[in-house]
Amino acid sequence: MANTERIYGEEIFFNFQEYDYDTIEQHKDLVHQIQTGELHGFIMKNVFSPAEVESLKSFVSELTDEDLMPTPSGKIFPSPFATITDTGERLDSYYDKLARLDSYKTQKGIVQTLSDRLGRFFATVGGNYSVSIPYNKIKDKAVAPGTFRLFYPGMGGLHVHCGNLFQAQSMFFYSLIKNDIDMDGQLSYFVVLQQSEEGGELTIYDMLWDKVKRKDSPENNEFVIDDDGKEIYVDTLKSFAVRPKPGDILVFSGGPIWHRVENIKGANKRITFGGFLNFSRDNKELYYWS
Ligand SMILES: O=C(O)CCC(=O)C(=O)O
Repeated sequence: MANTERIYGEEIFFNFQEYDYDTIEQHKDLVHQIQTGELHGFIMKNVFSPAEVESLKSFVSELTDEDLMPTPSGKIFPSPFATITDTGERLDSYYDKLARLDSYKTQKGIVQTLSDRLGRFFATVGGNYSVSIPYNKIKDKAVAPGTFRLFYPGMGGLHVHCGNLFQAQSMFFYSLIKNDIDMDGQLSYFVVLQQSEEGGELTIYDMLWDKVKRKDSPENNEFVIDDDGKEIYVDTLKSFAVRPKPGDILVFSGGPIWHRVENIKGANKRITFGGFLNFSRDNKELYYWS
């Protein structure tokens, strides 16, 4: 595959494609293609107009410390599912933050637009499935559709990981989901609202969950450990970069494919809104959430 402005490297060894949003109706099977393995990821370009991206950025800039939760590389809103480690206080706190997002939807048209557009986007590219946000069975309420992720310059990026690793770390959260979620083959998605001046690209490694399922610590960004116990230094692996532009949505096989977000450099924060996609065990439903 040839290099583009958004997908580049010495060799693009997975099948990543780009499509224009105005052709979306011709691409109702993209999620299905990722599930069957014929496609590994795609960028839908310009799902949000420049004016919509500006409004979303201005919304994010007005978020307060009451909304935002600090992370090792910046801040996040609402809280990610990984914070749910009990059915009491932490679950309540997750839903308090989610209630704030819901109230912003009624106060700020652009937040409702984001939510509606995402729903329609997944219903279209996931045309073979019935698409929804999963429910928490204790609260009998939907979980978050996604999270705003702010990565600050000079605080790193997102260390090498894959979605299946997070799933393994968050079994408790998954046990609280009412829907019949298949734990294998989770996908990742994110909308880019602001790129960093330098860095912040997604590095996709030629390394899959079937052979590598471990790290020595979550923070390690140098090496992972394969199923034979061998340390695999990521800078020895083949890799390519994916850098969607503001307004684009990237969907990729982030469950099995190891990847990382490169260190954020320059003056700008990197801002995305993203989450995950899972299928139901009967393979009829598609869920998106964070
Ligand atoms: O929001 C982002 O840019 C991080 C995406 C990512 O690494 C993931 O979904 O696993």
